[in-house]
Amino acid sequence: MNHKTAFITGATSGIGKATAEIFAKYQFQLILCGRRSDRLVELKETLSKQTKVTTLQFDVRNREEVFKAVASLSKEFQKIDILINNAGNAHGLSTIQDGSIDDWDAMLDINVKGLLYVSKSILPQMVERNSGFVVNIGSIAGKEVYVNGNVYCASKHAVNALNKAMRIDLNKHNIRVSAIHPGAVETEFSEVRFKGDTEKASNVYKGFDALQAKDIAEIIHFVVSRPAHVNIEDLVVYPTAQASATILNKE
Ligand code: NDP
Ligand code: 8X3
Repeated sequence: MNHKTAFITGATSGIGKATAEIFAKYQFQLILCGRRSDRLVELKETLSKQTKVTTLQFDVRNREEVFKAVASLSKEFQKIDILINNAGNAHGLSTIQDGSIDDWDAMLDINVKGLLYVSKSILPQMVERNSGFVVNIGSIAGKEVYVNGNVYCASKHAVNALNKAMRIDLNKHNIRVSAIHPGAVETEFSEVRFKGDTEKASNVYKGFDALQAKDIAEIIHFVVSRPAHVNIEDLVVYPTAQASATILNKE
């Protein structure tokens, strides 16, 4: 057993799920979070064969649920060494004048406020212990703004800013903070963005080799397994075929 406990939000799918799988292989104790309880049950059943796993079902938008869930952890899972702020999605892709206010609320509430609520529920214990690690999953959308990406890009720019802010505030408490900003990763992300339109979603990844969730998960594991004096601050990871958010070398 690795003796380190990792708390992963958005573990029911994509990057979070792949991270849970790799961390299980390296025997981190795992606290896996998401809203879809059937997936949490399945993950716990599978990964418990390799390591200790517990699950928390909550919506990151609901601050009471977040704090209640973290407070409900049994003693053996209470000390959290690594927080992976991964839960998030894009909702919609349209000009700002045509944008849906519900979509805006979802992106800002989940990607920004949700990340803050989860962080607030866990950071005090890291500060108290003078140790810990936070990995924030940003996006190239936090580095660039692309056509119709407006509010999603704004939410990920906020994650980029919060990552820098956390580094400043937590530095004197010996807490490492890292952001990873992926380009196109083939997950359920586009299905969510296009509200279940699977054809539209799969077209996003057609004609080039997109990143896979495992690619990012391996990088997350690399980042958290550096020696204690090494903190990778910021990593932008593209598929080889992608030069920027909108420049893609497609067939
Ligand atoms: P997925 O849609 O596959 O996974 C998103 C995860 O977030 C799910 O586990 C989902 O769980 C969870 N989630 C979404 N909303 C909530 C909520 N309200 N409360 C709790 N959990 C929630 O997408 P990815 O794996 O691709 O996305 C993971 C992160 O990576 C996101 O922050 C995304 O912005 C970022 N990213 C993705 C890229 C891509 O191209 N795929 C590129 C750059 C960044 P559940 O539905 O069970 O709650
Ligand atoms: C997800 C990748 O290009 O849609 O963050 O912003 S992109």
